[in-house]
Amino acid sequence: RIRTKLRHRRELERSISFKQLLFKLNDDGVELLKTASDLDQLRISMIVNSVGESLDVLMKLLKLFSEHHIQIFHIETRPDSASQDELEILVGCESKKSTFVNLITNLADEKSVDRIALRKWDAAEKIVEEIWFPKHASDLDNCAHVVVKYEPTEDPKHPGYGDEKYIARRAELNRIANSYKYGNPIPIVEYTEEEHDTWRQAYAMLKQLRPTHTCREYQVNIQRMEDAGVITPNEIPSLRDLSAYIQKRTGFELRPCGGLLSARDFLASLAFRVFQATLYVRHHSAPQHCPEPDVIHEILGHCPMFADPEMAQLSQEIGLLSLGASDSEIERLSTLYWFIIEFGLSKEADGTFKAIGAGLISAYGELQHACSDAPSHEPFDPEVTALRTYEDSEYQPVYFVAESIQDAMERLRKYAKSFKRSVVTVYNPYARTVEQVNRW
Ligand code: HBI
Ligand code: FE
Repeated sequence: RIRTKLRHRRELERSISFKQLLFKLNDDGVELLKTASDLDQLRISMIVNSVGESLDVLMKLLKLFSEHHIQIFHIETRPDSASQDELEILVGCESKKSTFVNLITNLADEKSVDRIALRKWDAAEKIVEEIWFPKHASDLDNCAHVVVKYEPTEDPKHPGYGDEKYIARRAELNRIANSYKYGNPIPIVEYTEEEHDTWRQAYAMLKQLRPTHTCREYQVNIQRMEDAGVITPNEIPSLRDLSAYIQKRTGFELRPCGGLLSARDFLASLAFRVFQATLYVRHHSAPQHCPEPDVIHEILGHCPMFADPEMAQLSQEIGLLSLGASDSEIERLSTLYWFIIEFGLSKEADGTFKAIGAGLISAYGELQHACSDAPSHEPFDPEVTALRTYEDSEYQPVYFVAESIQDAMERLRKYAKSFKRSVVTVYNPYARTVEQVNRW
């Protein structure tokens, strides 16, 4: 009888604790503990929110984990999601169900523990180490890392491959670009007659396709730039004049760069409404195409689009999302950038496809291919588009079609909500800074 009584008392104690436990545990945690088998090694994430001294709670936690022989493989403290002044503790740990039940029963007795969230371990729950990003437009001096890819020194398919004179000229212009610092005037490049000739040919070919293959925004803006004399058919325009023109329209400005930049650096500059543009010109043997971004692509493809207020906004928002993003987020954002800002199409009222993307607008062959019935066309949907692989040395296997630039932006904003961030970055155009606003 005594034994039975004792057992009763223990059960009573346990059931009280278990009630407290349920009170503190989120639904996921209750579900996890109910359904798991005790044979399973559970890998779980436990977020503990405390009232008062979180350091005390952390010490108690560590002691309990140690006493229960629970393996911890990740631990971090961070701002409490409900209150900015408190810290919460995320523990990634592994053990058997019964061990966790015991641990949590003990924890539930802790007055300083406010609530516990328990879930299956998901690496995405942790906040990865802080990643440096530019906080002011001048910090972009540190965001000009070139990726060596598709260069005439590297790539046998580059039309300038093996042409020593061309390679030396390209290197000279890249040296000029790489010595640029924030606040300097954009250098005035004296282009050679051969380079101007390459421009003339590319310009004339693309002009033919302009009315039939490019979107309304492009047509309106390039026409205005031609009327203002900042884009001319006969010679390579001055990037300094172009930058001043675009700045008046949308605040976007150009800054010279020495080749294909890392996606992180390139996207970061967009957050400050800065477009990093190359200075060198494609090889004269192939005026219709260049495997790397050259000044013709920048001027004929991008500049008129950066002069469009909606495109400028869309580009900057992709840039802001990239600041401090994880590598996999950068991958997704650069894929979105690729499929909308470089190779995007819009569908006009008459059902025809028109190019929005600069990579299309500045490539005579691919522009015609993309707008034809030959490739497949899918609606631009960031959830889907961000996960596709893109082709950067051949034509794209698929093109994404937006209803409009505005529509692409609204979809992007919706998608952006799935990015987990402890801080959001807000641009301050007066100071040219990004400010971090704590979300928790
Ligand atoms: N670098 N200079 C330069 N120009 C681009 O258009 C460019 C780049 N780096 C990466 C990039 N574009 C995109 O493909 C995305 O990865 C952002
Ligand atoms: Fe580009």
